[in-house]
Amino acid sequence: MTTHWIIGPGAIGRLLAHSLSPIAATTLLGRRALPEQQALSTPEGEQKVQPLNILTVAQLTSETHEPPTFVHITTKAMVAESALAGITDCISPSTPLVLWQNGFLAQPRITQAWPGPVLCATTTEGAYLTGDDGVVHAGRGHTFVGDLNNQHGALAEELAHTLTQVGLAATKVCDIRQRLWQKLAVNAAINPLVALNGVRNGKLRADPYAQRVEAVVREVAAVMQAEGIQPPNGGQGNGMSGEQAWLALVWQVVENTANNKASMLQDVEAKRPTERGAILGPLIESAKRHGLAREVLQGLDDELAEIEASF
Ligand code: KPL
Repeated sequence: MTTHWIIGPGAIGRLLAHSLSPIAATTLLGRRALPEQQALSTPEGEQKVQPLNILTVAQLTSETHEPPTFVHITTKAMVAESALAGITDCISPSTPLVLWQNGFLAQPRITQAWPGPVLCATTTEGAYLTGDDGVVHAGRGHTFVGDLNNQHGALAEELAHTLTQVGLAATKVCDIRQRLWQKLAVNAAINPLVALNGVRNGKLRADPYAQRVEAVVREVAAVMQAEGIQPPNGGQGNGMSGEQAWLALVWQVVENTANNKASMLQDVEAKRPTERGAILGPLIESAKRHGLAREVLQGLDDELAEIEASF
């Protein structure tokens, strides 16, 4: 039986724990204690309650455990490295890690620092928490798994197979860096604007926000080109410029998620630090490196920093 440790009992962490528990020895790790009996509401509306093996990091470090086959890190991007540091004394340095973060901050840093294999996952599974003992799997999506240096294809294949087996459809890919940057591009165009203006995604289609979306996408598209990231769905093949293709994708996501409260808006409303460092940070850094315009991205980052400072 494989053993999975999942650090970060947020929505994706708990969804993973519920899904993997029936076939693998699964431990969910967090900073504070949570009830053992955990509820999952499926996209089909079924309610399932099952005991999950949930430990605090303090409990983990005070006991001996079977070595994990995979350690999943499902925390927010800015605490992924400290979450890993909290358990490194309990695992072998050759343990495969799976990073589930948004943006492109934790992934290159941990890939460089960790001696063992580091897989990255990007998912469109929709899930949210309903409290300390419940998670709603709101919509089925797809998960792509790969590693930044394409050195661990067999491991990525094994993980994608396991995830698919437990109902979380997944595919091993050789272009995970492209996919992480593509998601980051869309997140950068939507998340900061809705978080700063307190609106749901669909509002971005109208004045005064639409022009601001276009201004963000202009800077993002130039960074994507400099980073060698193709617009998804072969933008250029449709006769569109890179900028038009990115804008078309952003409007498509805004349409599909019109009623969503984006994750960054949820963070601002809950007075939690946002993932601006993982989403806007790599774009601003890259724009600096390549001598590209970054006024709009920097402006959004500064405004978010100011709001966070007031929490
Ligand atoms: O991924 C998202 C998020 O909320 O973080 C978007 C695409 C903005 C949808 O809400």
